[in-house]
Amino acid sequence: MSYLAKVRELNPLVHNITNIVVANFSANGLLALGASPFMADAPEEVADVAAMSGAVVLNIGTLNEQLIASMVLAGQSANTHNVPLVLDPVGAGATAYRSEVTQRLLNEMQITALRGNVAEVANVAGESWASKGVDAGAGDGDVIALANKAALKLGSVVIITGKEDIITDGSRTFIVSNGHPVLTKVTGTGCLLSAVVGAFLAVSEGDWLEAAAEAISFYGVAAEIAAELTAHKGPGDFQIEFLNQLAMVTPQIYNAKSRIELVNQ
Ligand code: ATP
Ligand code: TZP
Ligand code: MG
Ligand code: MG
Repeated sequence: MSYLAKVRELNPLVHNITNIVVANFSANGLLALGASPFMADAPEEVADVAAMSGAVVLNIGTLNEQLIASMVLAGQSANTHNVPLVLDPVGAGATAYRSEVTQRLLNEMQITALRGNVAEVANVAGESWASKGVDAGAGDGDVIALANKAALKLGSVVIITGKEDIITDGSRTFIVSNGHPVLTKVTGTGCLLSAVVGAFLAVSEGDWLEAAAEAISFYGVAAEIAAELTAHKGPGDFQIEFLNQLAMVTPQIYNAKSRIELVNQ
């Protein structure tokens, strides 16, 4: 069975501590996919929510100290209860505070997967890459080498997204070429993707790398179809149709359109 079919069958609970920009979009995207979103960030309850969830997704997009304290509690609870844990280090490298908080989180917990743009992952790997706020800037480094370095450093799956997406555990690496440029015109498409990765990890029984690759490719397929259906419109119509397609792309459609390549090391 595909992980997509399993998400729809098992309807995993996905605990999100995320930013104020994308909370609604992320919850709606997870629901459309077939997962069950739970947005909870009070320090009094996050450990309990993480313990009962199928995955925990932490996102530092609009961070503050209370939120970070909640993320530490949720992340450590996820580790204690063997719940897969995703980190989206939004804007790591853009400010010293975001870089420092990202390191603090990584020191306090073992994450299962890191998902970010190339500048964010470069920062985690100890490299530098141009960024513009929460967006990656142009650069010409070796993105696969960067992803591998981060994966080996963290002992996690690392996902770098962009025109092409790299998914690696430091040993095996996939490149996904699904997706559409209009995704860059809707805020939160990276953040929702991190939550979608959480939903796929929740049903993967430890096959983190394969599940993450399928999540990334599935998301790109949904975007391609939505872009085609709204080609004569703008990002607003695309955003709505994209939510529709997260619900409507079946495993059969996914299999026909998925473009995942295994890279030889
Ligand atoms: P950034 O802030 O740099 O945009 P992000 O956190 O929003 O980063 P993205 O890298 O934009 O994350 O990834 C979100 C989704 O958009 C992924 O599915 C990715 O494949 C897709 N994507 C991003 N850029 C392109 C592009 N130029 N062409 C096709 N798909 C893209
Ligand atoms: N500002 C702080 S968080 C955020 C913005 C615009 C959302 C970023 O979302 P994404 O998915 O990285 O585009
Ligand atoms: Mg983007
Ligand atoms: Mg992002």
